[in-house]
Amino acid sequence: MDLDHRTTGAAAATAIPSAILKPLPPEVFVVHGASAETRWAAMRGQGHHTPTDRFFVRNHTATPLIDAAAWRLRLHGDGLPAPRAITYDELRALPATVADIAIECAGNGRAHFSAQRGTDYPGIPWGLGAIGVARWRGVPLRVLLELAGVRPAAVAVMPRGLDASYVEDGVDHGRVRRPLPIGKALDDVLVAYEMNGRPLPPDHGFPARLVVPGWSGVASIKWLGDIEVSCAPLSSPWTTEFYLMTGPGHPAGPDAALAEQVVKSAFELPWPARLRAFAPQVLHGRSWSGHGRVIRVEVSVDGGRVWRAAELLRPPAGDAGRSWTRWRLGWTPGAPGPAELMARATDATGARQPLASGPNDLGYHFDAVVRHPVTVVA
Ligand SMILES: Nc1nc2c(c(=O)[nH]1)N[C@H]1C(S)=C(S)[C@@H](COP(=O)(O)O)O[C@H]1N2
Ligand SMILES: [Mo]
Repeated sequence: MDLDHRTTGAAAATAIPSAILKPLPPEVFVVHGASAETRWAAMRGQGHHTPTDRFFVRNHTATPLIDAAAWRLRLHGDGLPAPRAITYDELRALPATVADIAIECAGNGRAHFSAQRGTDYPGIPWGLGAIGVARWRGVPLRVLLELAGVRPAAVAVMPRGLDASYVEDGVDHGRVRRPLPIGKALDDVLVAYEMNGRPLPPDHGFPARLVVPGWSGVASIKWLGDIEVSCAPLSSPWTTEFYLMTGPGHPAGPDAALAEQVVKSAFELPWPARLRAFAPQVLHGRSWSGHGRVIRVEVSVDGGRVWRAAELLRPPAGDAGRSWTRWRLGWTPGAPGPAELMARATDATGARQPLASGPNDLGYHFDAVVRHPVTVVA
């Protein structure tokens, strides 16, 4: 199965006109309806950050164009003494933080999940390209909540986007929104207005978006319009119907909602790759985890019998372990014929990629080692 250049699967391969505004050159992106994933081969030679024009896009509907001058971020709810509205200029005048943070869709790797388990999971058949790392600049959500006088009794916030309501199978789920517990909201969440040193582009949430380190991408609400602050727990269809773990071994309840992302690795190679026999290569890749920094990456070129430690590149100054780890390893392919490359990462919590991921109904949180096909040519 061609998991990077996937053209099978009816809806998946058809671009929805103007759902995404930036150019989607086919050598960089695989388009899935209103969303697009980055090809891993297009990350080869790039620095630590995903260039903005190569960053994947996940849209539930379509990118809206928002007038920053008329825009307000409204904070409201019984967790505040009074509602408060913040303008774009006010937001940019508040104390800001700059941080390297990955955003990854919870369904990233789903096509590999389907292929490994022989099951067709519903949802976007992402390869491994529904992840990007950017240098974000923004105001800690904590600063905004404190400015608005958040009450000690507040337990949850509900950020909501300004894009159109999400309608699926005739059901209107309302605008994209996903609650966060107050602990996470006050910890490391950013209200970002810059991506890689430039104002956010429309596709990535202009004028402001949430960036929620380590958590499933849906928490990082784009085109942020309002945030409810509540003294009672909150839920939305994005925590009760989608973006949750269901199926055998996954009990229902509030803990089923996806939070931290899992460990993954990818080679910066075309799928399949063509490499020359007996010619020394340097294999490049990246590994990441929502739990914390990746501390070890091992590569096997013989189907998993021998694992060799890859050399980890030093993260850029200031990287707090919320992005990814770049790595490389020398390899000289043998005689012409098929080969497979495998990479296996371990994060700072000790979580290591298994050879197969445990199933769940919607194909989320794939973390297994992927067998990257290579054709060794004469
Ligand atoms: N308002 C809004 N926010 C959103 C979405 C959306 O469709 N609407 N998609 C979410 C999902 S599922 C993901 S994975 C990330 C993707 O961010 P990106 O498009 O900037 O890569 O945005 C999240 N924020
Ligand atoms: Mo997502």
